[in-house]
Amino acid sequence: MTILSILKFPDPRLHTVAKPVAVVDERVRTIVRDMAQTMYEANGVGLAATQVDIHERIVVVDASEARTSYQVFINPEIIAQSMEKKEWEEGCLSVPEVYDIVARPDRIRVRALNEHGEAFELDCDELLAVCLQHEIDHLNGKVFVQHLSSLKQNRIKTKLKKQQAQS
Ligand code: GNR
Ligand code: NI
Repeated sequence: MTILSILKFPDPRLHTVAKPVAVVDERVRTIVRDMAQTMYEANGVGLAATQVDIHERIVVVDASEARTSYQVFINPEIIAQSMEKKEWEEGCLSVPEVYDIVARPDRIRVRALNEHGEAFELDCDELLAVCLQHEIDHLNGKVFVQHLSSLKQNRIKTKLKKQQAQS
């Protein structure tokens, strides 16, 4: 297993649109395992392949308290969403030390493939719904700060460039 390195905003590679996975094979399962290990090591709730510079539609999420089992979403699609939105304070492993409120649909239904290539559908709410929408944004090249005002985005860019110059 390998801990992968996580791209940091404003890295332009975070804006790459990921390609669908054609076959779920050992190559993909290795990526999934490495992503899960990377997510746990970084204490993240989820991780999208885009964040580790792999531009394929793969997401891992563990929204549990115990953090003992993760869910795999390959080629995830939101097939239904509630009209009601909910505000949640989001953070991102690619945007360290930045937290801000984003409004998103409260509940979603997601269709995806698991690590065996089997299709499933899942109704999501609370943290799982927020996190999956955040991860699917990553696959589409979108970072959560892009939901904020351009003033805030510019402040965040300046702050992260300073952080990165120091490290
Ligand atoms: O660890 C994470 N926490 C989190 C909190 C609120 C909303 C979304 C997230 S996802 C984030 C991990 C991450 O950056 N995934 O892309
Ligand atoms: Ni993120």
